[in-house]
Formats: sequence, C-alpha cells, structure tokens
Amino acid sequence: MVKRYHGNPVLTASDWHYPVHAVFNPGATRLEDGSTLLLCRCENHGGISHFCRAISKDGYTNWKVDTEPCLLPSPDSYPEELWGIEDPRITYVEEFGQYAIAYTAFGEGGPGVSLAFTKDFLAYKRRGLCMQPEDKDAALFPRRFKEGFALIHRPVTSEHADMWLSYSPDLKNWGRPSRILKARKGAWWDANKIGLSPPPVETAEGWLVFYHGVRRHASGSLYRLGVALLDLEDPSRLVRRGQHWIMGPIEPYERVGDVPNVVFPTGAVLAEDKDTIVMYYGAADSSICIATTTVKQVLEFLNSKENDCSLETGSDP
Ligand code: BMA
Repeated sequence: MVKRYHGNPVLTASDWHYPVHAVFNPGATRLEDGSTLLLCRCENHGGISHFCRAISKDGYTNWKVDTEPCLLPSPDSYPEELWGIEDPRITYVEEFGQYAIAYTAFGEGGPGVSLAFTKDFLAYKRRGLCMQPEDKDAALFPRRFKEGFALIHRPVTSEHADMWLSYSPDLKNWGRPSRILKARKGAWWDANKIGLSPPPVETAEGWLVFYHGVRRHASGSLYRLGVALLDLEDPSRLVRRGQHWIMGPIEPYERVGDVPNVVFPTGAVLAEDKDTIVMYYGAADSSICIATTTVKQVLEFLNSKENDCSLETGSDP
C-alpha cells in the first residue's frame, strides 16, 4: 500500500549550506504555484533543532534549500523553546489565508505544543504554547467545526501516551479534550506510545489520520506507521482503525542512523489527481525521505472487515 521513492533519502545534512548535524521530520505543503515546500527540522551540532525551508517544483527532485534558517528557537521571549523547536506540522487555514504550524517546543518543562502562523514561511507570528508539557505530535484541522477549531495532540502521563483532540473558539483557549485513539497493549505494534504523523487528510469518507506507533523491545524502540479514520463533522469520533501497520523501517536508511528503526512522517501533500498522498518522513532521525500511497487504497484497507472500529479502545480483537 505504501511505496518508497526510489531516490530516497531526498535530503540529508550534506545538502545544507551551513553546518547541521541531521535533517528530518519535515512539515510539508503545496504552494500556490504547485511546488512543494518542506519545513525541515534541522538539528545543529549542539543537539538543538530549528527549521529551514526546502522547495521543489515536482515535490521529489531538485530541492532548493535556503541558505539560512527560517525559524530559530527564541528562548528569551519563549522559554519553552530553550532546547529547540521540532517536528512542524503544517495546515493551511483558509479562513485566515495563512499556514498554521504546530510544533514541539522543547524546554525545561519538557516538550509542549506551540502554534505559529505564516503567509510565506519567512515571517512568522508565534502564538506561544497551546498545550503544556508533556505533549507533542500536534496538528490543527484546516477548518472550524461546530465546536470550534480542533487540534490533535499527544499528552503523556506516566501511564498513557494516547492521541487526544481538543477544541478552541479562538486558538488561545483550548478545552473539551477527548481521547480519540489509544495505544494498544502487549505485543501490538502500537502498544507503547502512539502519536499523530502528518496532519489529517480530508476525504469523502472522513479524515485520514496517519499515526506512528511505538513498540519497545530489548534493544530499543520500533517506530511504524498506521492509519485510522475520523468522522468528517465530528473528528472526535473514531470511525475505523487499521489493525496492521502500513509501513515500518526496512531500508538501510531507516534501520541505521542516530535513532535506528524509525520512520516518522510529519508531512503529507495530496497530488493533483486528488488521490495520491505524498508523505515526507524522517528516517532514523537522520534524513528526509518520501513514500506514497493513495486515498483509495488506504480507504479500502480501512473498510476491510478486519479493521472495524470495535478496536477503537485498543482492546484485543
Ligand atoms: C519522537 C519524536 C521525534 C523522533 C522520534 C524518534 O518521540 O521526538 O522527533 O523522530 O521520537 O526518535
């Protein structure tokens, strides 16, 4: 169902015009002129991450990487960014004619969720922390629902790391949290932690939500990708959940790197055919890669009998 691009990895630290240690987990969007913009997470040689733009006309080749960062942590004004900004997810919000970026702000309190808005990915207006630590893996939906704006996020407690959805009337005050997807238990591929991957993809049947599932084992963690479907008008309602992962680390560039055995998509762009989903992912926390699938194939998979939503609570089938 998911095909890797033969030219992977498409971006590595050696493509940068200034020193960076690793580039991975990019936000992605299609610009008005049809080109694809990646907001790349770049880790410097101190371990602190910032964002830098890379643009390609066809979304696969000839990436033009900016000569300097476009968004740096700003701990003087935003102490929650002391140890960097990570894993941006981009949503175009028509109502504002702007892109919303939900990203992880890493500070002394732990990782939290911050929001920023931009028109051109050059000038940004920060809105600060919207979900207190420990919370991450967040993205805004592109439009308001009856209950207001909606954000998927992943708060962590000592017991749980599940996916939640919260609403806001003004993007400042967030409330009405509800758990939408639970990490499963025991031997499941998504037993220990789950979190949103790219922002939700709107389809006629509901919101496709790709998510990463983590399975801890004796020599570390395995990060794989799964998918679920949320109701179009009430995204806090789970409709279907895939039982099996749809992509896991197989290739050498996913198996070997700073954090081995990680595929971590954070961006998705719907191609002009309105069916192909081009996913941009971090491989082993070291490089940026591409994998594609289609809305049709993913919906067929989710609609198969084994993937009904009796699994919504993550109980064993
Ligand atoms: C997650 C995030 C990602 C990272 C992944 C694997 O918790 O921190 O940024 O890619 O772990 O290390």
